[in-house]
Amino acid sequence: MRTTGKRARTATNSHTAQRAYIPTAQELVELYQQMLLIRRFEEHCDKAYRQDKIGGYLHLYIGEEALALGFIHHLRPEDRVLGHYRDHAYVLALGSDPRFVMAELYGKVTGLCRGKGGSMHFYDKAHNFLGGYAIVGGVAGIATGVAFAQKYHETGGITLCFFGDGAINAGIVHEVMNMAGLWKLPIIFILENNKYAMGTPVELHSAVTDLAQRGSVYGFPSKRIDAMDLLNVLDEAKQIIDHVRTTGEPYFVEAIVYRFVGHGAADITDPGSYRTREEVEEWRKRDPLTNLQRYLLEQGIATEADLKLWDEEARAKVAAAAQFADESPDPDPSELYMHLFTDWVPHR
Ligand SMILES: Cc1ncc(C[n+]2csc(CCOP(=O)(O)OP(=O)(O)O)c2C)c(N)n1
Ligand SMILES: [Mg+2]
Repeated sequence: MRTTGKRARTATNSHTAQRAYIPTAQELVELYQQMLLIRRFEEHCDKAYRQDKIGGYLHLYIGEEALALGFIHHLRPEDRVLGHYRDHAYVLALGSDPRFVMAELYGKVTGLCRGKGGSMHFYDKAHNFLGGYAIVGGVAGIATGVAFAQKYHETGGITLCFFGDGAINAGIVHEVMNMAGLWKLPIIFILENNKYAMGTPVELHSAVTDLAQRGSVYGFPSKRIDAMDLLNVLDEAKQIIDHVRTTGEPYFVEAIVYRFVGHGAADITDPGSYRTREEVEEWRKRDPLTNLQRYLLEQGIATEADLKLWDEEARAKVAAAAQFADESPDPDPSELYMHLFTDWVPHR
């Protein structure tokens, strides 16, 4: 790796010259490694689901990774993150141990939630992830409550609330955006516009398709950002997060992303007939992972050998997580009614 001894060097070129936030080469390498881990982790999940190692449901974030990474990169220990059911990238970006994340997916007692949550219901208090939520739009209510608590207790923290474009017409989202605007809560509503709610395109579920406008009527700033490019997300997220920290007011973000895989891993529910192969191919040209790879090479931040090594390292971490999950015991049936309410104690 050619970054050795160049920690403070910033990664600048024509792409970054106008940006307010320019990461160092070292930061970019670490973010690339995280993105690679998330990608390889989810590729494994897809296979494991088909081998019946993962039960329940499984929604992958493949193609959307730059968004979660770019925002979470700027967080502090007092901040909190909540998201919808497509939640693997959030916890991995926050630093949850991939072994415990995989074990949760495999339904094992060593999982983040002792195997009771599965893919859609991660929770990792130690890493500030206060839940993935399966009910479309539901996360917004809980996240607004968290932001209220942050303000009430004067913790100085902010909340990131991720949800999909399909949630933008849910009543609760509008009820709580009104509350957040009224009470000036430190929350960033991040709408992941990946063009579809399952197989329904935005034009068929929303009367106003410029979704950024939908957050602008509650008295706080609202903005559309391109979230396929990590450098751009890092820059936008820094400015947005700084604004929320300084003013204490909420922010609404419409993040343009694209998922390269089906809605859910149960293929039968996603024949892909709602979009063309050409459309997917067109968006794949904007793959945040391969574009970052190219950038690192162009900038002389990494060599082909570095990329190969990091890929092997990511695959090894995923293989170790899968082995850990495979070898972990199932939860004991006596635990079925444990940890449902206030007696929740994280297992580590
Ligand atoms: C209240 C509610 N209605 C319906 C569903 C079924 N459902 C699961 S995912 C989904 C689509 C959501 O799409 P979007 O919010 O765009 O998120 P994406 O899957 O694209 O990330 C629907 C309708 C649900 N989980 N909750
Ligand atoms: Mg969507």
